Amino acid sequence: MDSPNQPVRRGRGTWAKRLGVAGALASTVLLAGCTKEQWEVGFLPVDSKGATSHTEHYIALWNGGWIAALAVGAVTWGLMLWCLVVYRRRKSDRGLPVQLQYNMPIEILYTALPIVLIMGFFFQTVHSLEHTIDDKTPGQEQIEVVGKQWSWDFNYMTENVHYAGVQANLDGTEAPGRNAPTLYLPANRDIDLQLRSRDVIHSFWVPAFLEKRDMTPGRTEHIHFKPLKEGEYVGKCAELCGEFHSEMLFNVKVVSYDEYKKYTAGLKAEGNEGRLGPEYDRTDWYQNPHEQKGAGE
Ligand SMILES: [Cu+2]
Repeated sequence: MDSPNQPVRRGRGTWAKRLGVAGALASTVLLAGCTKEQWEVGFLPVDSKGATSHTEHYIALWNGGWIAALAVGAVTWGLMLWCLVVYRRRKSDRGLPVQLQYNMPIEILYTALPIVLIMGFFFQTVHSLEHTIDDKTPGQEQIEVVGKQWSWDFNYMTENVHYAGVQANLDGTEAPGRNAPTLYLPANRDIDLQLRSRDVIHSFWVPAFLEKRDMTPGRTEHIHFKPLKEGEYVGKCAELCGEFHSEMLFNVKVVSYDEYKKYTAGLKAEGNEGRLGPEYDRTDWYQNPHEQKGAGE
């Protein structure tokens, strides 16, 4: 409603500027809540940085993927905005604009760029897999982790000792995993983690290690890796495995090799010698009938 007493209507430029300032302020406030560490790991768990010999590869693939996707997004959004502004309909325009198709440079660009991107993703993924899931470094320590409803047994095979885990009890307190079983891992040693299940499908997951592996009855899965950073981590079963799945928690302590030897010697002193083997499996119904006897394991 224009009236002589009202100020002159602001031009569009002013509104655009205000919108820009508001947007910049909002994103500054939002981004200020994030730390440098969070950015470095692409908002994966912060303690994953340098945690194992695999995490840097996962983080690189994850961040690289996002950077490539955002670069494509920025170019696409930029081109769209540019077209909207430059080729907008003006008052003097009449009829349809000039129709353009089979523009060779654009067609070639839109074919070549995706090929380059997909090849880039492909080789980066293969490279990451070679250093993580396909890592076959023989373990200096063989450690068997056995999932069972609803806890974990840890067999330190190289040291010939074991630890029998008891289910955690969630009582609503702040530190639910405090009394959960703890898996000790020696830092800077190659580890062959052997994952088995005694009953149903469980899943071994330490979020900070950026790795998760299903534990299927009748099969042994391996993770060959090297913990690099001493510290405490939390882990849990990541496969819905029954009534108390949520209490199937464990802790991981990455300690120096000396401390690891001391811990396993302590288990021996307590009489926890040997391995809690398949004789404690609840059933062998799940044995893969296609697997030949004696083969595999
Ligand atoms: Cu489970």
